Amino acid sequence: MYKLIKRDGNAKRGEFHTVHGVIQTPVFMNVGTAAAIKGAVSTEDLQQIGTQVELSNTYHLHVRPGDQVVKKMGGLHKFMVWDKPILTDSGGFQVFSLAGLRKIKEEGVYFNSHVDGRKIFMGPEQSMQIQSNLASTIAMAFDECPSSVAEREYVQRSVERTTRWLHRCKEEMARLNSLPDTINQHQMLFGINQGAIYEDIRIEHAQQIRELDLDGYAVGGLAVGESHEEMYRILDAVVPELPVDKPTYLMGVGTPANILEAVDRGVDFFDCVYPSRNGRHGHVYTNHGKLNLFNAKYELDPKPIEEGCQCPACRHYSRAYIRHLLKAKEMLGMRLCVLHNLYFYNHLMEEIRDAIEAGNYKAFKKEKLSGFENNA
Ligand code: PRF
Ligand code: ZN
Repeated sequence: MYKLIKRDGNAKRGEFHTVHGVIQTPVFMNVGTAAAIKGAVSTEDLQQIGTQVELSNTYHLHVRPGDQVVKKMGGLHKFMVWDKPILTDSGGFQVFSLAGLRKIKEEGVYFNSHVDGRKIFMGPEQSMQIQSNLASTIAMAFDECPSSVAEREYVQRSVERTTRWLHRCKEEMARLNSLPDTINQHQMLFGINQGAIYEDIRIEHAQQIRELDLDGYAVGGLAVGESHEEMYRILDAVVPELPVDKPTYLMGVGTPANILEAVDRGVDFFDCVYPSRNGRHGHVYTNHGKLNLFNAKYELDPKPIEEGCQCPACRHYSRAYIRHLLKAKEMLGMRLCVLHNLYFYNHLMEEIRDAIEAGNYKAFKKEKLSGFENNA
């Protein structure tokens, strides 16, 4: 259940109530694709850095270790020792970006596993069954994410199929939630809006899926190669078509600037691999832009990554020391950078929530964006 607490322009400050606790929105979900946050980050670390929601992937966990293994271990929460909300992505997007040779049919997608090459079929029912076995808090609908350069006719047909798949997802989820051996019988389902860069297709699709009265709605198919301006144009068109009394989730986005802009357009949920991926490469976020800790100018720098940051890296260690760890390829170097970056994103969301509550989101956004531009 979503409760809208405050509106500031189009920005929303809300609370999403789940069986695994309340999510304060806007929120950034920490990506742990295969039930593991890359960079040797534990779920205990996530508690420390203020993570509210962990995100895992249906496709990855189905391939390895197998959703039956996770179910036998009591579900994803028990398996990874995380009692707060978990969102699972449906597998659709990962199949399109990872798997080898694939064939899309009305019934679903045929593809080869990226781990051992074996043939796998996944359709809406399979995706719901796997997510039910994983027992996540929120399951995502099985969708197709057409390429940002796909032709209009292809996108139109693809979106129509994604709508038919959504009806099948809803029906299958209701069936699974009513079974006695289902671990989380209150599993929620979010629908996903598609339509590439075609505003009219996006709007028509949004109007169709909002009729299904789902627990939340995602905007998919963005941040897949189009420009930031194009992404903002699509958000301007489509977010107003989604229910204001439900959470809106912008999938796979993005930079701190993208998040600030999307919140201003009414988005509640985000997820992105940037903080962990960049951290593993020694790229760290600050309020004055991104730093590359491999840079020679940090060799003798006694300052923390960011002055005043309360993350486990900045509370104790200098830029010089973390740079040394990175150069020596010590795992601790990566780990500290990832912890800082995840903390930075979670903390940014906290500041965003405070600014909306205070009713000065526009001014806050402007100040943050100008800070990010002058690289430290
Ligand atoms: N669909 C799904 N997951 C996703 C996306 C999508 O379109 C994206 C696009 N940015 C990221 N993750 N199911
Ligand atoms: Zn820090």
